[in-house]
Amino acid sequence: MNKEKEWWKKSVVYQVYPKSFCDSNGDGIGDLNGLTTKIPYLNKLGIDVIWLNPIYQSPQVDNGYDISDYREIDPALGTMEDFDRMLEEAHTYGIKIILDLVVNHTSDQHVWFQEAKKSKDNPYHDYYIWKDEVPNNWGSSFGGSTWEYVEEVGQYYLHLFAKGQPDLNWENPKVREEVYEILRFWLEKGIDGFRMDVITLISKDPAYPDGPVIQNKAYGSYYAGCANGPRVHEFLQEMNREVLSKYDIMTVGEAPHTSADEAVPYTAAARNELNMVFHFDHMHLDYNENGKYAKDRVKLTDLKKVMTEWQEKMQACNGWNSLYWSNHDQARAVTRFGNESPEYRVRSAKMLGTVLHMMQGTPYIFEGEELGMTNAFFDKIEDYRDIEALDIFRDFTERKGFTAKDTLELLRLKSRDNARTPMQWDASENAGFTEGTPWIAVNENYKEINAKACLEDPDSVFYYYQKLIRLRHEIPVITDGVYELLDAENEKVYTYLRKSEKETLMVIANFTEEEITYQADEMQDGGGRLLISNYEDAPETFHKQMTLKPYGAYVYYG
Ligand code: TEU
Ligand code: CA
Repeated sequence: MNKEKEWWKKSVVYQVYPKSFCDSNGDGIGDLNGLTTKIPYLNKLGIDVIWLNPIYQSPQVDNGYDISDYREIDPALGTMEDFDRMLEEAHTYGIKIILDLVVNHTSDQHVWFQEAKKSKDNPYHDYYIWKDEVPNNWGSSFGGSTWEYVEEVGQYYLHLFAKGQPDLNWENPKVREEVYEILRFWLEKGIDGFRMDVITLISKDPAYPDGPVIQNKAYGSYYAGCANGPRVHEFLQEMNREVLSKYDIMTVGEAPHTSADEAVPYTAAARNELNMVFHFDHMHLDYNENGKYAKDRVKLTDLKKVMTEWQEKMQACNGWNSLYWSNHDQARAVTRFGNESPEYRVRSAKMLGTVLHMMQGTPYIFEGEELGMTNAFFDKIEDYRDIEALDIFRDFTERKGFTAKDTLELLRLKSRDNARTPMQWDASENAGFTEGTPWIAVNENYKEINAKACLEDPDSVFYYYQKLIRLRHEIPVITDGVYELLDAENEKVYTYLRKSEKETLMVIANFTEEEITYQADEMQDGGGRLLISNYEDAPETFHKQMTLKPYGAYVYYG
């Protein structure tokens, strides 16, 4: 295999949510064998790496983010043989596989926790975090206190997420050694790296301080006492020294509540921790006093500010960016940041792809984004599956006094289930995802929006993404160039440069449905050639005076 150093800097990652990708045996749940059959499709798109959401044995309280055995495949997804075959098939195509590592917490069904809760002197008791009294006001991510009482031991254990997801005690060196063994197990199988779930939360402030009550929540926030805690960098450096540094892999840490400055020590190459992190700054721009579940749209000037800050700070520290518009926890990109109306859906999906893929960093495509898939728009609570959606519905209607109708509207815009509806393969029943009953409803628009239709249409989002990916592989300035924001105060147009000694790239993107007369002076008339645009009649060379079509995106290269 090609051992190009830092191959992940030139790679595009495709995120597969296994439960929703392709069902091979008609039980309604996507599985590894289904994924294996679709690797040629992903190869055609041209991606380099697949990130798989958790595939390990799990009671599925949080769709696999509650792991009961790190060395077994969840039976709904397949067997270890299926996994090995999938990995081999991917590698045959030169596609790498990275797995989700969820080690801030386990499932409460994990044998460690089953033992831990038996008694205080059980050898596994100290694998988790216990207190005799509830020490603070923290609320868990999926409702209720973060502290849960266990009769047998007369103590409370910590769970930042669901009750079924007890937090591991990283202070215990045995826990860390167990985690490193899990890493080795999968790396020895030949996988190519990890996405590390909420890795910024693993080290807790030993004072367990109260957190501020924000976003009209019932409890205090745990972030002040958990995010980027006192020993997190020590732990990651140890993990790197013991395991990561011994393999040619990529690592991306999920980093909730981490600013660009706080991200520096995780990603700065000289520190030997992680290659890059997923930040949430652009995900928080449309939050309001109730947090994520808000109708507000992102202001382009805010978006530019946040993206620019990360571009500049990661470059300055010799770190690296992860670039994403969406994932399994977020609304669909085109619904949230673009325009999903039939008139502009394809155009705006391509525009968003352009803006992201021309930046410095590793782009992540969430399954279906390459088709311009939209939010699900479920209209009743029974359609939702996600523990977060069900908790929000309860909390907003029962405690906050929202009507069911208003709450459903917020879920329609922001629920994680919007991203989790089945991949739309074709116009046949259930979008070709399953021959059974899908575990979550298929988006009604699958007859118009599906992979088969995209593959038959040369103007589809699919082929546009294929070209964006190819450009990253071919044009060095997309990887190396210095990023420079232009026209920061413009509320409608996002313009930036990427510059290296020999090459310049200018990216101009209209975020509105208006036609805009635009003036840019950073290139000479006729000085750059058109690299890509979502309008066929875009001028072939750069002109200082331009007419930007609705959601028009234009990249000039000179
Ligand atoms: O998400 C972590 C995280 O920060 C979540 O609170 C996220 O912000 C929220 O879902 C957005 O509404 C990770 C996983 O990506 C998520 O799927 C898991 O539920 C969570 O960790 C617990 O493992
Ligand atoms: Ca299945």
